[in-house]
Amino acid sequence: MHVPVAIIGAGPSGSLLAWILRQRGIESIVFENRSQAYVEGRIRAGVMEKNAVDLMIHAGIGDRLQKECMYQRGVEVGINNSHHFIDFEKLIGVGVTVYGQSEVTKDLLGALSNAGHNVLYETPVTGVSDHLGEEVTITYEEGGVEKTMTADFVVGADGYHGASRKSLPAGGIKMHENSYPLGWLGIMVKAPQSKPVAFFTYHDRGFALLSMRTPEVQRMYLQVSNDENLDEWSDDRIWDELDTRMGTEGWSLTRGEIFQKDLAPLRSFFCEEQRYGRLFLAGDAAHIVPPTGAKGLNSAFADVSVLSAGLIQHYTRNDSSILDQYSRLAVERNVQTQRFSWANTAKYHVFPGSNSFERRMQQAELEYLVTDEIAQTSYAKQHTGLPFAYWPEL
Ligand code: RFL
Ligand code: PHB
Repeated sequence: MHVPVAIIGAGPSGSLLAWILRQRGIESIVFENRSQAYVEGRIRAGVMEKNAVDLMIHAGIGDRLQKECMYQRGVEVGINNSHHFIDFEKLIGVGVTVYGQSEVTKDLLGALSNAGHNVLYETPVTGVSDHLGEEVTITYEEGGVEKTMTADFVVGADGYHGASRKSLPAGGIKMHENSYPLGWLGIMVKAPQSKPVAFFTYHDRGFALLSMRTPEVQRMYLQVSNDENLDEWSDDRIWDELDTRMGTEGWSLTRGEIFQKDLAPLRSFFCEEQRYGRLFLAGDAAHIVPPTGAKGLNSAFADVSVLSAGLIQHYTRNDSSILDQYSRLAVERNVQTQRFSWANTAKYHVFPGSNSFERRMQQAELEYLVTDEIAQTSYAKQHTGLPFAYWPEL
């Protein structure tokens, strides 16, 4: 069997790409290791840049998002228990949107399923070969049986641990990686909002973040070590630590039922190229950022915007000029996103072993940010996201 485009992974990258190509009648098949319910239930990102929202709308999949999302005009910054609002909307005319990644995947996978799209769940890809040949070969396991298929192009949208990058020959693509001695303990809470916007806090005991999903469901994080034992964190201990890091005179968090706890170790990783022959890498398969900048899902959508534009141009106009620029354009944007996420992580987190000078300088850096309009404008621009180089013609 041969398909024009084989997509590995039905996370946000793979499902959005399949959906967009479908709008222009370009056939694809999607391989997904897990079940649909598992992918839809994975609680991860929450903050979308305006361009990511606009891409969903442009692709005709933004109706529920527009009805249910929460718009935020800026963020609050906490510095050792003093609170400061940075008004992105006033500074640059753009805010950010809260809409859970699980809602994004429900919308996309639901739409693909209603359209009868070929998404093979619980079907892991085990290998990709002939990247540089006339057609690329995908090996996958369906119902315990190994099968193969060929495609004009294969898109590795299979996340950091996926099979696509592993299929590259040694040295095929240059990569950079940095791990941090830091993790985020995340909780999902049934409670009303404690603040109208996300609240990023530096505290000498460590970073904390208050975010949200809906008016009734809040998302909060605490900096912990990257190998923290969650069993040692009772609900009361989590609430007390959040209040110690975030609380201030006359304000504390509105508590509620914690219905999920998770731990995410912080990591930076990226590829210097996002193409190897007929294999394109998109989303977390090509780059991982520590979540401090809320960039993972947004970068994935930026990749998909350019890649879908390129594939549409290739198949409908017999012109590969965008496709041939994909890797360069994607990496140019992603390296800046890496820089912002890395710098933002360094700004807010307390690194083990840091001395009082380093911590005081971090505090001074944030004090500068909350009092200087030019610094705030730059921060607002980076937070709300870089432009997408190309948009798919739909
Ligand atoms: P995904 O979501 O990892 O999806 C990859 C899919 O590929 C499947 N797969 C395979 N399928 C077939 N064969 C194989 N061999 C396969 N191997 C893997 C997997 O099952 C999976 O379904 O990657 P994608 O699509 O590139 O999407 C990326 C985003 O998920 C990720 O960047 C964000 O969640 C990152 N992120 C955030 N991003 C934001 O833009 N804003 C945020 O506010 C934000 N918050 C976060 C985050 C990530 C977090 N964690 C858990 C790392 C908060 C956290 C805590
Ligand atoms: C979230 O709501 O999950 C969230 C918000 C901001 C971040 C990371 C995660 O930087």
